[in-house]
Amino acid sequence: PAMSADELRSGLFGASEKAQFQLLETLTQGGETVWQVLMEFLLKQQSNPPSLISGKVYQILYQAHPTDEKVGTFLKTHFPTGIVPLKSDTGIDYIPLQTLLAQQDFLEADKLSVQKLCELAGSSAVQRKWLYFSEIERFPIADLKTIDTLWRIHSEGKFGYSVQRELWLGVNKNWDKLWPKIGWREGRNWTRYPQGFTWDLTAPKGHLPLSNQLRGVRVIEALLSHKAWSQPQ
Ligand code: UYC
Repeated sequence: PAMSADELRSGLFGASEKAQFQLLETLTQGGETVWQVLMEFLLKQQSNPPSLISGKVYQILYQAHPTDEKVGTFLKTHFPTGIVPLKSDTGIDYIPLQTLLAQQDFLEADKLSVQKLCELAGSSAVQRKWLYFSEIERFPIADLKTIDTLWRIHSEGKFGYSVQRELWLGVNKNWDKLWPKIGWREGRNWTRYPQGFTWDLTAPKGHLPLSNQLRGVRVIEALLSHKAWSQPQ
């Protein structure tokens, strides 16, 4: 049976994050009333740091916006660059990454993230198209956090470097235990790029973004050890 606007409203505004997520999962059909409540919710959250639940609500509205003019206008007016503040210490524009993630185009978002990391490292890394581990320590915290927050918020908390870091710490930094956990290796076989990877939210937690291991673990180790992740928010 369809949920009334009031049921949705009280469920969304009052509940625990888990209950909020469960509620949003039941919204198989949108429609004016549902979107109205979701827009209300997103506006009320606007002054807070982005949460996973706001990310999910944003994604539902983003998916609705091509078919609903009101939703389209709402997003353009109040969230023209999404719900994650796109902070950068280096003047990098993260709107293209935000757009790909809002579209749930995780393959292109993954490629663009590598490119952004290369831009953070400087022009020689941009030309080389891959990173030296020694370049990573100097990455600004603001930029790394922006990239990571974009991934987390647009994936219900599934993807992002900080998510990978938590899983890595959870296996005592044992790479051989991490790879199968995040779907990068099964038994003796490395997952093949790009078709072996899962480019949607059915992927295991920590599956994206990718770091190529062709030149060893030092790059991902530097990335997951960065001071951005051990600093208070
Ligand atoms: N690839 O296997 N990967 C590439 C991954 C390895 C290899 C790109 C991730 C193992 C080669 C990305 C895994 C390996 C190329 C990833 C993985 C290997 C390539 C495109 C699981 C062989 C072409 C961007 C750990 C046993 C390289 C890039 C070239 C590409 C990601 C081979 C994103 C997460 C050890 C030969 N692999 N990669 O970096 O120069 O080129 O053309 O990790």
